[in-house]
Amino acid sequence: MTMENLMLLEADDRIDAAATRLSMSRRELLQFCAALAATLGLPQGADAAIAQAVATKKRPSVIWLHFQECTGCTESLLRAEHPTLDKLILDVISLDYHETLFAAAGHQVEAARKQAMTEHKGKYILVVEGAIPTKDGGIYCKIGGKTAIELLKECAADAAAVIAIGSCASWGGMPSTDPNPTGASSVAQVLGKPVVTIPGCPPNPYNFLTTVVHFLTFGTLPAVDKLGRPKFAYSRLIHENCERRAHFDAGRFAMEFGDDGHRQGFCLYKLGCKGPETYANCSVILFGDAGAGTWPVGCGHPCIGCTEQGVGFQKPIHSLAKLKNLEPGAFLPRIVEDKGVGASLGAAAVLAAVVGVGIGAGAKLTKNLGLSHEAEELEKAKKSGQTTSKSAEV
Ligand code: FSX
Ligand code: SF4
Ligand code: F3S
Repeated sequence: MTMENLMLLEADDRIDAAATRLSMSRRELLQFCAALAATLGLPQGADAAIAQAVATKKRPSVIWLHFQECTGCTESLLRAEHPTLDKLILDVISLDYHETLFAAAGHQVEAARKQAMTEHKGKYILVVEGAIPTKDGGIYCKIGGKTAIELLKECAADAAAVIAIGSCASWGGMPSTDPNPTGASSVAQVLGKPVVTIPGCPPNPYNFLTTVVHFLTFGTLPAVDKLGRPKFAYSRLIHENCERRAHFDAGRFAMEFGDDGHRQGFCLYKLGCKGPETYANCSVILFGDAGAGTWPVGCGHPCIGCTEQGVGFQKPIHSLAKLKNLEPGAFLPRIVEDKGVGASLGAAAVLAAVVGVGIGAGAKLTKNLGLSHEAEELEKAKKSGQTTSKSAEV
């Protein structure tokens, strides 16, 4: 954390007010903003700018559309616990239309959508969850008498930015699986122009939050790759930062679910792990703030490539992944990585190195994002040279 910049906020009561609003301590809020700046790879001073924006800026109006999907994007966003991600997201945006979360229905919500579009014309963010069926004139998904195609085009016309959340909206996802009977298409295909995409089934809510906070702070969306994916989250293969990577390099593989190698946390490549051809930051930031190991490979399941077009829901789950990058990762985990301690030290180091900040912020983020209390104790005990009975078990 760049203390000199955050010190400038010392006398700013608005930071305290925001922290109270979010049920966080002032310190937690500032640490979280520093971690977001680190994730984005922003230079010194950005942490203070983000904290000020979160505390003081007018929340952008968000219109959130649902089409062909399972609502997992929304569900995962609401299931985070620490540091109360759902609160933070709902605090930094003004969610003016969301079919799942609205208590009202029918004409009332349609009126709310139209009102938000008129009041915030040219300024609102349009978030689209789900693919758009395009076959047979789009009749397979209709809301309020309009097809998904019509609704998307109508809402996108006056939006300041369009974000496709989840793999369905980003590239078709599950609904577009062969033979794609409804002609499920991505937001970009229907609009005929690139949009920001946050793929994943479901996507990681932190990637959405970080994207929105960038917009809130700087008035622009973060840098994206040619598929519209924010580079801060999708520029590295999962395989590069995986806690099991040392096992891959050493040729230690689980060959069957439940075999000895699987129990020992060996690499899941031979069970079909698609980490070597999937770009995402799952291994670094984890999921759901539910504690340790909370990402597919961390739980012992091969990555199915849910973020990656042409891999997720396309390649058979057990087929071997294409090795896109044979270079060893810059930071490798320990040969024997303790299972159940959340993000590995390797992952923390990678995060810090990727974003060009000190390891402190990177480690802090991984700590915030999933290191369970028990695991924290384990780390502490290890530092002081003790071994707990729990550590003997893992
Ligand atoms: Fe579901 Fe979202 Fe998957 Fe799709 O996430 S979790 S089917 S990406 O659009 O609701
Ligand atoms: Fe991790 Fe999968 Fe790569 Fe093995 S193949 S190191 S489990 S990402
Ligand atoms: Fe999806 Fe693989 Fe991440 S299955 S959640 S891209 S580890």
